[in-house]
Amino acid sequence: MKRDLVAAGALWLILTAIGELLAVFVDFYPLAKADKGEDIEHAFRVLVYFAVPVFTMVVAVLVYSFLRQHTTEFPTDDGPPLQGRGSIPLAWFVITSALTLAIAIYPGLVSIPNIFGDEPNPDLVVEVEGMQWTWFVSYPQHDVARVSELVLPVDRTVRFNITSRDVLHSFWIPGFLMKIDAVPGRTTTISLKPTKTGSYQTDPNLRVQCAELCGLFHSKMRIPVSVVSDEEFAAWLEEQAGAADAAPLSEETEAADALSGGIER
Ligand SMILES: [Cu+2]
Repeated sequence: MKRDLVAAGALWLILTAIGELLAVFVDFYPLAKADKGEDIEHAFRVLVYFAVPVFTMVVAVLVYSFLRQHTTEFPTDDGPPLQGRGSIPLAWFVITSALTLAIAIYPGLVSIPNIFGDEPNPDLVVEVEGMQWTWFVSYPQHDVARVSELVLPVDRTVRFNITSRDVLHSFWIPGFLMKIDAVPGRTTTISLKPTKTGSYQTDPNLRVQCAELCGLFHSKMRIPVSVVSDEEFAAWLEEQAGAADAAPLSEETEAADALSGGIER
């Protein structure tokens, strides 16, 4: 029994060392293109570091038991019952409870208020309305209403006021690692600052995507996102204002345009 414990423990330590090295040095983590997303990115790393020893313990015990104890005969009865509390289950309980508590504090209690904290004086307010199956974006400070693309200036704080016209949707920008529900009859808000320029054309993660199953074309409910310089943003706003003056649209044609335009489905 003691020999088995030492051998399985050694296998666990070796697998944990390999796993932690991979977790630290292999760059498979999502990269956030907005400030608040960096908290998510960091939380992702911490959770992977914590998960590695838990995962490798299960694998070590499984592999070791298989190699040492397997038999070609089909077992006809159960093994001897395990009795008593023992120091190993107690240690397991203490360690996993401590890990859970640590995660609840960080990233849990520390990061969540930061991620969902409001920005009292945002540089830009953006209103977003979801409907089956597209998004309408308005810029109330700039008289730009109901466009089907999201254009943001880089390094400026933005507050999104989000709602839904019909059913539950979820406003998700994968490139920002941020997501929040769009609820009919209610406004949810999220504030963030895009930190890198880019657009959907070169980075498919820069899109507003619905992340709440909302009907037949749920997976197609997406519009492109561009993060641009201040000058490009000003030029874009001007262009939108000009387009609205030239051709005022009824709500219906606007919705139809949005469905057929934006990103090809
Ligand atoms: Cu939806």
